[in-house]
Amino acid sequence: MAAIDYDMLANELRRAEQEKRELVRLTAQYPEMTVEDAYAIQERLVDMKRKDGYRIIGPKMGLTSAAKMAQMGVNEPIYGYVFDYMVVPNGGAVAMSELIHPKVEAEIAFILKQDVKGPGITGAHILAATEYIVPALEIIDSRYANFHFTLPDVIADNASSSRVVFGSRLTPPRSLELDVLGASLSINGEAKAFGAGAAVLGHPANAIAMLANMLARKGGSLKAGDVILAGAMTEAIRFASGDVVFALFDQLGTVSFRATE
Ligand code: 0L1
Ligand code: MG
Repeated sequence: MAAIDYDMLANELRRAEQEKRELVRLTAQYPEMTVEDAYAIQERLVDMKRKDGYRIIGPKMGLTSAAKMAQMGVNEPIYGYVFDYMVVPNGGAVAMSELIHPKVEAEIAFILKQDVKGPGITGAHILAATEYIVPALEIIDSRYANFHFTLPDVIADNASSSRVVFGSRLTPPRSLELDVLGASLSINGEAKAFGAGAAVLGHPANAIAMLANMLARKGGSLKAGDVILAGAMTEAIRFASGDVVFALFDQLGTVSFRATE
């Protein structure tokens, strides 16, 4: 069985993103690849992006809803990292020519005012450490053909991170009930998906707590100033050039972008 060359696979994923090129899932060639191997590849990919001069905005959680895990045929949440080059201004343009086969999902993000280090972190700890909640549209763009991957593949591919649009309004968490907070996602004025915060591990703060505890296993932590996507409240929807994508979040405001060629 071939040894897994983490650097080589990370570089393949990096080039696939840069060249907008679909890959066959890594586990087709390395069926023995574990989740630990996959995070080792992701770490190298993240290091390469940093050496390329990009800055991390924050970590993100993915596959946090039962529906998403079922849709993707996997059974545990994952994390990845959002970089500065991925951020699109609210109301701005997402260029399809830069992406492979993007989908969009409605999420909320937490902006921390304190560092948080696991283990033992709960949703209550996260809410106490959060300065603001901000609505978001995450654009995921798996580097694998037809979004066909297993859990290690998608972890290695930085959890399909690609673009994100944050809303313009920042809301302190104390006035919010994030589990019953709803969001709707529409394309060209046609409703496409609905969801609530409870779809994210029962409460979005639980997802951020799980992230803190997962990072702690490797000595990592959440940092004050991190902007952290909690996971999708809605299913992920394909969009095409010319589409206007719009999300309305209870109490948090709106987020939108235009897809251009
Ligand atoms: O943000 C996420 O939920 C990551 C999803 C990874 C799976 C996918 O590409 O759909
Ligand atoms: Mg997501």
